[in-house]
Amino acid sequence: MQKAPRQLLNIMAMVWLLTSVGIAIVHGAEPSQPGLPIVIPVAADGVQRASITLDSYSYSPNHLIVEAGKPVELTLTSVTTLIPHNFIIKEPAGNLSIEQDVSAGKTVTITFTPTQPGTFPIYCDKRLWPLPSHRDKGMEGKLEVR
Ligand SMILES: [Cu+2]
Repeated sequence: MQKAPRQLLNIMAMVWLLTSVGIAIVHGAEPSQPGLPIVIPVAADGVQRASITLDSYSYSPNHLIVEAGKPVELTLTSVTTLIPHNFIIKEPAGNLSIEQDVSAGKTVTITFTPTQPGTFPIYCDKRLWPLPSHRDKGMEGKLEVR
């Protein structure tokens, strides 16, 4: 009977350890805060260019404002060392269907021309089962077409 308290302590220590590790995995990074809207300038060649940084779990900047009818060129740079992300804008109403993977530490450039005014969600749908998707962790933004 004298061993009971010690076993209880061991179990409690184990539970504490597992819980701490679980919390550390789920909260690996703080979700992005709502960013200030960024108006992407139109370059002399008529292209609207911007650079976006992808991290776990954010886009920065994450609120992009562009003009309809002019090409948009986004340079997507991942600053993670392990976690893959993507950049999705799927909006039939906006005539947009973009899905671009961005591997850890890589940079890719995408080009598209928005034609319909509106505000469309940007998000990352990657997930490590059974954890929530990156979007659920705050990896989202918006494209505002004017
Ligand atoms: Cu992601």
